[in-house]
Amino acid sequence: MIPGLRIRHGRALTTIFGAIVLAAMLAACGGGDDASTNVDPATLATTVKVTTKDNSFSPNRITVAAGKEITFELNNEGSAIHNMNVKMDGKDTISNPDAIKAGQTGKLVATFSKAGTYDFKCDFHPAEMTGKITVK
Ligand SMILES: [Cu+2]
Repeated sequence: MIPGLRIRHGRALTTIFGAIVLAAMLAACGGGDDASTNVDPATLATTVKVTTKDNSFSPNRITVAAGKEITFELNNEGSAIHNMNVKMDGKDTISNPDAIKAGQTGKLVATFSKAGTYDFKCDFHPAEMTGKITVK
């Protein structure tokens, strides 16, 4: 046996063991089927890039923290006009501009005061272009 090999082998085992322990610890923290239930709101981004296409949002499932100003940076990669309209407390909160042309960008700035699920859509394609924002 070459001593050097043995050491390397030992290190590899330690790394693998460490990974298993870490995975077990992460799994122990779980409880729900939805991976996002384990998200610490403090680690969530306050700037979210959203691409609009013909005719969908990418991503169309977004998780943000409550009580923080969130900026959705919209980039229209489609050939049609799109926008983003978030339903908050029964009111429409619409991107600026409210009609984003092909190749253009826009923004939607919003603060979600309460945790929950909020629907969003494109006003030009409300049947196809929808999504959900989970606020933690
Ligand atoms: Cu649209």
